[in-house]
Amino acid sequence: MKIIITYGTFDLLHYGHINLLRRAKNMGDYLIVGLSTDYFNQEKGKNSYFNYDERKQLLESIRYVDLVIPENSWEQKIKDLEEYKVDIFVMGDDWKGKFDYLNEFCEVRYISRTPEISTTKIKNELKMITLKNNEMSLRVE
Ligand code: C2G
Repeated sequence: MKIIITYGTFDLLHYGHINLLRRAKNMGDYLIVGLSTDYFNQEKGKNSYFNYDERKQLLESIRYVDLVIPENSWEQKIKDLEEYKVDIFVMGDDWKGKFDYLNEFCEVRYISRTPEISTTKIKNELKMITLKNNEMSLRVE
């Protein structure tokens, strides 16, 4: 059985994440997702809308995902690769080159991101909609 692993925050789950997870699963038979904990998100400088348990519940409902484990640190990957006997480590190509050191333990693949969507873009566009709605309601009053 070919084991695949990937890591991330997966906040405000969107089709860019799903594209990655589907392609990762199609590389093998079993997909593990190392999901960044709320604590680790702080280390990454990310403030997710959904907390860890909510993001975990969403990921576990995706047909491509077989197991979700907590990602607590940058350093845990080697232990994870050995513990789960991982064959392929895969990330979006925004991380290209950053995890080449894992080549010693398994195949490392970077695949293209879905360019037009991101959690940051969703948050910013929602902020704009809210601002516009507030302006409209002020004009009406
Ligand atoms: N992704 C993608 N297309 C997008 C957005 C994200 O393919 N439009 C991919 C990213 O490249 C990453 C995964 O989806 O491989 C998860 O993205 P994030 O939740 O933003 O993960 P990140 O904060 O990059 O954390 O140790 C690794 C880190 O935990 C990765």
